[in-house]
Amino acid sequence: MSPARRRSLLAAAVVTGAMTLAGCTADPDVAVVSVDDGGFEPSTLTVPVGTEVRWVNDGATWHTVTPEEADSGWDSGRLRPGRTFAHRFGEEGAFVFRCEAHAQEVGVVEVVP
Ligand SMILES: [Cu+2]
Repeated sequence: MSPARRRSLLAAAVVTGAMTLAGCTADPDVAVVSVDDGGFEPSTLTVPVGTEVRWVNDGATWHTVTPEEADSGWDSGRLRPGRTFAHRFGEEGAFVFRCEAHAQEVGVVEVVP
C-alpha cells in the first residue's frame, strides 16, 4: 500500500470514528443525567421502556447512583469524578435513586410505555 493510500484510509477511519462518537450523544435510546456536587440534573426524567440512562459525574467528588429498591441490582458504587454509570430500564415504573454520600441528592426515572 502506498503511503498516500494509507493516509487516506487513516483519514477515513478518523472521520468514521468522529461520526460514531457524535451518534452516541444523539442516540434516542440514551438519556444522560449529570451528577455534580449539587445533585442530579435533571433530577426527574421520563423515558420510554428500553432507554439506557447514563449518569455522568461532572462534580469534583465521588457520588453514587443507588436505587431506593435495594435488590434491583443497578447500584453504581462510588462514581469518581469524570466517570459514567449506565443502566437500561427494561420495564415500566418509577425508579427512585439517591446518592449514598449526600442525602439531599435524589432523583427519579419514570419509565413509560
Ligand atoms: Cu453525591
